[in-house]
Amino acid sequence: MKVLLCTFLLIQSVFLQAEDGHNLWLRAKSSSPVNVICSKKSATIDIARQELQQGWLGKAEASVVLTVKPDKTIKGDGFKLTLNGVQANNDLGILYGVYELLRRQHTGEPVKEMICNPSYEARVLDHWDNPDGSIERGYAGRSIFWRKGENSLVVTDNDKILWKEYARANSSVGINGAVLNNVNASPLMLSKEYLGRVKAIAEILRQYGIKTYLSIKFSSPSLIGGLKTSDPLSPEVIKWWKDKVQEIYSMIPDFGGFLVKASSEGQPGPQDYGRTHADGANMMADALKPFGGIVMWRAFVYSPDDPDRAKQAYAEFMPLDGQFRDNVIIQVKNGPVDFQPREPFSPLFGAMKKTSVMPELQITQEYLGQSIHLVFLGAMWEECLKSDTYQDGPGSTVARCTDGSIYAQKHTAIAGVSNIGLDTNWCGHPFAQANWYAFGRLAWDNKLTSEQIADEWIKLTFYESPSGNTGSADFSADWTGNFLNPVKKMMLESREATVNYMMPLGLHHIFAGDHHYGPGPWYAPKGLRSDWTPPYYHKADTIGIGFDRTSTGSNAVSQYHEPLNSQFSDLKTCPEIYLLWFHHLPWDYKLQNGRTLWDEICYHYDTGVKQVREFQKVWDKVQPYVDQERFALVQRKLRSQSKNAQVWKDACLLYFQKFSRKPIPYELERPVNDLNDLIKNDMRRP
Ligand code: GCW
Repeated sequence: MKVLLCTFLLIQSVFLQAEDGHNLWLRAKSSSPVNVICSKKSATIDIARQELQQGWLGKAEASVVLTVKPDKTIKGDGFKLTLNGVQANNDLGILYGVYELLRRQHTGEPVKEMICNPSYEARVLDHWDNPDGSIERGYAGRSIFWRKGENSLVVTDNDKILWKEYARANSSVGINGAVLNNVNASPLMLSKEYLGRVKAIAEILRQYGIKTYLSIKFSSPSLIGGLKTSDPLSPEVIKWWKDKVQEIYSMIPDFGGFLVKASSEGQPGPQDYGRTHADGANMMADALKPFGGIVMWRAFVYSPDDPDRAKQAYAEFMPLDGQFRDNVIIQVKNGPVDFQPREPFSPLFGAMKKTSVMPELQITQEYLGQSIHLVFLGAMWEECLKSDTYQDGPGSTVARCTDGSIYAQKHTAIAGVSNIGLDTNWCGHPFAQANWYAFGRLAWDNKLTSEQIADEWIKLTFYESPSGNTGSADFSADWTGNFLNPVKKMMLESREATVNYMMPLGLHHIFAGDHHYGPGPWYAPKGLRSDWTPPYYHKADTIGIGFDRTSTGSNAVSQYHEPLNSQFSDLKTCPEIYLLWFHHLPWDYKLQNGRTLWDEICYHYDTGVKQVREFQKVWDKVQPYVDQERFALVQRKLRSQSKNAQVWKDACLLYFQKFSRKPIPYELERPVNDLNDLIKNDMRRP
């Protein structure tokens, strides 16, 4: 009987619709007829109408009324769901309302009267795409916007189809902005030729409510403008930017503004001319102001000579608080170092009280297994957004410090570094799509839980509604119990698993080389900046391990508002997840569970490996519920992830053991790799 059932289930999975993943969470579903009533006509309203006709799962022949009518309780492009339709202040609000309505039908959530307002005004994807089509830290193929070669700027029908699909996916989760090029920006992007293509992209994105933005190179006036300087206070430079901005707006009237990486990692910036970040940002803000544009100015700065990289953004930007124009937003990475698997929140959140600040998250998994490891980042972002900064008393979470709830910000925004490329499934890993989805959902509503987001995403991405099904989606107990729940559990555990096998207990930045994929706690080639080498961060020696950021060390703790400063400083209260971020501790330091630090490190690495092995089981077991194509791809990637987790564990434990000189607890699985081989091979992406 059991054999029969298994055979049946396996056959069933073969017959599940082939799925290459291109349709993301917007897979065509059977729908029932619906009457859409709307007195307004526009490209965006037409899309809303079409989406309803394509995806309606409510009562057949029901009427849905779309009403554009000002309402003070609705903010910006928010909307009101009513029992018979959607009301909004503008067309985009209608479209978002329609997506919400359909999402509720497709995920089995009740459709009820409610107002939905976005947490942030600008919800932006940052693409680190270069003009030649390569993508910095991109792991899912080349750029969808740029390519190299002859005719690279000619806009083809295929380009337009892809940009439209991209826009639709973004809009369906509330993303309303896209920075089209890398923050390590090429000045080319501001040339007439490239702006022509930006205009063509903007025309497609606009219908879906997405504004285009560009990253700019600070020295553009000298590089392409023929000026002798790019000093932000020089009148000719000011004029150059004014003219350039005017030119852009004459082509793209709803252009969003600039994203700027300046005086950072070798990029030119105001400091090259003895000016401050505020001087640079304000000059651009003034040029953009008449057109309603904004400047997203990054706070990702650190210099090679400082003993603690984690302190520098705060040290450099805090003295400038209050000096920025109201259309400048300081873009701050979630953690003080650099998108590590786990960091405490950046102390700049909530601290800059007279300046708009926006979080920058990284959707592309530069430091979290790229497009090979299954890691659901919703959990990580939720942790950051819900962190209490205490800057305006208890409850001053990162979310509330950046969304305008606490400080009067003229503009609010959040950005995510995109993980998409030309791969058929956009993101390389089918589960990496969940991170794009999660970013959009959190940008819209920063109070959502990662649990809810994962639940929605799985239903939208994997559920096959029986054909002819009408009415709201109805998930069987079988599907829920045997697919949804185990897969959701796996997703929700996946980030902690990665922390366990890569960098537990507050360890950070122990990657080999610049690829940021495999382990390299030993990695320190002669002549390389020490802050680009792992020993700078883990500081392992025969006494212990960890970065002392208390008052006896770099005192980075002092950048956190009380009670955090004391809490992080005191070993009795410092959360164990941040232990080695803030403290250098002896190998035999006793943790709360009675284990020594060394043993605990071993246990974490071992647990991480076991967790991924468990994910493999979970996935193999859900085979009957997934189409062959996605099943096989995820299965293959999980195998690589398992092998990689083992390498991480072996590399870190065997290397740190040279300092701890203690045995790996005997009840744990032994390493299977040889440290010398690992060092020689310097693990890169398989
Ligand atoms: O995380 C680091 C990356 C760089 C990136 C930089 C940044 C775009 O390794 O590739 O450059 O951060 O955020 O500017």
